[in-house]
Amino acid sequence: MALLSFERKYRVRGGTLIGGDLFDFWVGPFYVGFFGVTTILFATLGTALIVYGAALQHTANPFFVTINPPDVSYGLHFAPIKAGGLWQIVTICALGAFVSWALREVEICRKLGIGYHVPFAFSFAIFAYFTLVVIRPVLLGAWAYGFPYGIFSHLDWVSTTGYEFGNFHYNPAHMVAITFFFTTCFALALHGGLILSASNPGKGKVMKTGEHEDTFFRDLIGYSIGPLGIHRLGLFLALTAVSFSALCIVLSGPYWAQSWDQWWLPLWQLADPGGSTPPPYAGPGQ
Ligand code: UQ2
Repeated sequence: MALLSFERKYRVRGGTLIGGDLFDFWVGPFYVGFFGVTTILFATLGTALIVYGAALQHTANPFFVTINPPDVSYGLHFAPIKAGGLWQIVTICALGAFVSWALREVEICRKLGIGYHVPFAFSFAIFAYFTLVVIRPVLLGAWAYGFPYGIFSHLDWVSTTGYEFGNFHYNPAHMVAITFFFTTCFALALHGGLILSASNPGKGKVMKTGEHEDTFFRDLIGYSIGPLGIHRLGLFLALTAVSFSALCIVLSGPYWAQSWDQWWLPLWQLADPGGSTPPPYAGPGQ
């Protein structure tokens, strides 16, 4: 079925979560809906506030512009606009826009009669952001613990927060998250490579089939996960990577306030009872 005739079939009213037929229409190729309107409102207000925050600063260089959270002294209260209040409202706008976008995805899924896999997956990304700027700051008792919205400033935050816990790479949840991120890249490289190898064999040559794809991996490792399985695996790997990332940062501070290498102390003691912990690796040639 041609794309346009297919679209005519699904571009009908219904499936909305809220507001009935009010905003149940398209603008060009884009579905609007109640949540399209709320996305636009939150995103526009948030962006305008970031521009206002930038205008208050000493530089217009986008690398240095930053919207900072309030000082620790404000705890979990609202702060004045120019002392972190801007960050608080931008955070509300960001969450409003992200959740609106996810719900707009849900409405489009309902119209099409497809599963909610995409908004479900996107909700993990929203949850990771929510963990960073709401859950962890609330557990620590101050909005100050949220990360600043700026290109270089958020890098400084990651660096400072990492060093606050000694060597952050000793965080076991961080280890698991990184392993899942690498495995996600591995799976996507295998999948992308395999699909292109069969479907894009070169000018003048005949395209191969899914049987060829299965057979390649059966010949190679005696196992093919299959065309549905590889996508289940990909979604699983990506969602676990994000979940363990959220876990590794929410543990740091609220549930583990020491250097992360100290978490492994029982392991050192098991290997060397009564001994001292091994000195940290100091660099090449040390
Ligand atoms: C596969 C298959 C695909 C694929 C890929 C595989 C026909 C088109 C990539 C091979 C993947 C395997 C064996 C799993 C690897 C496991 C990890 C943890 C990376 O069999 O079916 O479909 O794209």
